[in-house]
Amino acid sequence: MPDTGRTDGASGVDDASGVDGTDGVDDDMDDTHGMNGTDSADDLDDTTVMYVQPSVAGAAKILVVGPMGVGKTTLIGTVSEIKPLSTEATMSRAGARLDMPVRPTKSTTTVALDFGRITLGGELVLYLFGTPGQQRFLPAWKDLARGALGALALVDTRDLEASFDAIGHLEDLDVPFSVAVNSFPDSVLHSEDDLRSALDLLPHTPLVICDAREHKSSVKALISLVSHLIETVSEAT
Ligand SMILES: Nc1nc2c(ncn2[C@@H]2O[C@H](COP(=O)(O)OP(=O)(O)OP(=O)(O)O)[C@@H](O)[C@H]2O)c(=O)[nH]1
Ligand SMILES: [Mg+2]
Repeated sequence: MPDTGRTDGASGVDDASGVDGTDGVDDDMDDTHGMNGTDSADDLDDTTVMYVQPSVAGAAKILVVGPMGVGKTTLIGTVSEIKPLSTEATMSRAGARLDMPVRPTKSTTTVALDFGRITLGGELVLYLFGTPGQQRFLPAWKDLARGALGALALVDTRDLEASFDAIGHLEDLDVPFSVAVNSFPDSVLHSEDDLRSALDLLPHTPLVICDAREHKSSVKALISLVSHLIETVSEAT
């Protein structure tokens, strides 16, 4: 594991895929099924139109970032209550010289953005913008990040270094973020201290484990981000 030198005293990675393992999360927010009982976008057909509920009091633009193949498109597709927009394209030979997917079997990649929407607790709408994972598209983030309240940075522990650019870019753009480790079957388990140290995270940056294919787990990861954003705003005022 790469060691970036910073250590801190954080303890115990929250497991966002568990029944309730995310500390400091308002369980009331974890109500995303109120509109039609749909658990995932898979259940939505092309004709489904789902309007923002009248109870909604606020909205936030949230980025979902991370390296190629980390699960950004999957997570947005899993949680979105509207049919997600995705811009998948088959990877070409020309791109293969530039882009390095974690899994050589992955045949498509996001070339512009993913877009989805989720309502938390009936009151807060998150508009989710997934960035392309290829390093060469990092400069395009500047536009995508405009107006974003925060970001969920997905990390794959099988290649932590691949996440450094995405996290560094969020810091450069001054976008508050939380980190979600998307676990894969062959992911190696690391302690939270090791992960924080390797990713050079500040002590207050949330770090959770999730499975981007699971609705509840992915929602919990987003809630950990929202809780963090609320805390950050309250501390600043
Ligand atoms: N086992 C496992 N597979 C996953 C998980 N998340 C995503 N996948 C699979 O990994 C592949 C890549 O996921 P994507 O969601 O396309 O990754 P991405 O971050 O959008 O990738 P780019 O758009 O290329 O940057 C897909 O085939 C998913 O089904 C996970 O949590 N566990
Ligand atoms: Mg994608």
